[in-house]
Amino acid sequence: MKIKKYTASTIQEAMLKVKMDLGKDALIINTRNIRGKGFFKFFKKPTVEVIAAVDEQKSSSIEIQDAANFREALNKQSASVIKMQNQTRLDLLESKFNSMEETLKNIYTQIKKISDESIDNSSTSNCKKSKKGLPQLFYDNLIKNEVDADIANELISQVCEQLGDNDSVNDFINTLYKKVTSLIGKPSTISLEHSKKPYVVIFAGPTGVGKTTTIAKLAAHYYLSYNKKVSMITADTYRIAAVEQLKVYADILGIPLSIVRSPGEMKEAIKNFEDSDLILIDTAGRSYRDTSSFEEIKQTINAADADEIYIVLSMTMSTRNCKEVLENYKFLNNYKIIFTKYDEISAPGIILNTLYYARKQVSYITTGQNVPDDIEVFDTDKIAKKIIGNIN
Ligand SMILES: Nc1nc2c(ncn2[C@@H]2O[C@H](COP(=O)(O)OP(=O)(O)O)[C@@H](O)[C@H]2O)c(=O)[nH]1
Ligand SMILES: [Mg+2]
Repeated sequence: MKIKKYTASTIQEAMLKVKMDLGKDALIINTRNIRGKGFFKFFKKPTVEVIAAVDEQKSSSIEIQDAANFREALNKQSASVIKMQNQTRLDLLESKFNSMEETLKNIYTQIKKISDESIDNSSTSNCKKSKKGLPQLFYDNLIKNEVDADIANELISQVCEQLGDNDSVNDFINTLYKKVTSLIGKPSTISLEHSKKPYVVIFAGPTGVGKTTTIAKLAAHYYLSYNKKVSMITADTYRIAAVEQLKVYADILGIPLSIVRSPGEMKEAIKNFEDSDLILIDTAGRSYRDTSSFEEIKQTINAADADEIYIVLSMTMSTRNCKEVLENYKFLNNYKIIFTKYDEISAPGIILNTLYYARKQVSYITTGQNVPDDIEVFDTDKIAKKIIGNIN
């Protein structure tokens, strides 16, 4: 038991001190008023004295109980804080997981798109999937160079079929190059490897393609460069200017020219030049649509019984037009093709289209109006590279 004494000016003040010090369970043992002693006791304020006691055990058990309650409250509080923290962490993880899922979905969509495109590209050009884009690029180049779509498709498909999965861009280009060069073939020019004299060569083709000019170029070339005895015959008597044109070249070169007015005169004219090494014969460019005139050209060609026949085609013609012309020369067993006016075109696809259709040998290519310089032996390598084009 704990006993203590408190003094205050009033009983209420004393009781407050007791409770604050000993708690609400304190027992009041005694209270009394105290008066001072002597003369001054009348001037002093009265004082109250309270004696109070408290059971110490009960008091400490109350404190213990309070502490336990406090700890419990504290635990409860910290548990709820931990719970809150855990919840926050879970929320955070969930949002991270959601955003990862979103990212994965995006990646998946992109990969699928790329692989779908690759399948699309490969199927259009009939190529293996790994060749994505490359066949299309070269197909586009061929088309840009005016190669017929059917031929371009066939070439690209053949290249794709031939190549394995691991082949490179270079392999693709080389294979395509080989296909194009083999389609064009090696050029074949007027033969000098023969003992026949005179060697007769005849030129045919539509009006204005450059037959007469080409003959003048070749005459100059074989006369000046190969020192051959060259003669010329013209069967184009429909236009006076045509005869005059060749006569001018003949005079400049100093070589003989004979004019043939009907197929019957051809044999005689050739016979007259029997001491020549080479006879070059010009024909009229009559329209094949004019059947009777064309018949006369046929007879002229047959009458010449030439050792070599050349069909002259201008590259400014359309592929369709070239095909039509060649269709009309089907009566010939064999002929070679001369392409003129290369200087006037930007896309050489017509060469491939025509040769693909005709399956005949190519020979010369002319590159301008200048006689005798603007003519070359056809350069298969150069033209094939031009037809294939570059990839940028
Ligand atoms: N730009 C160009 N013009 C040419 C070429 N070859 C011929 N020509 C021109 O084409 C026109 C017709 O030529 P020509 O020889 O009379 O044709 P032909 O009717 O077939 O005999 C002429 O103006 C020639 O100068 C060539 O390679 N390039
Ligand atoms: Mg002519």
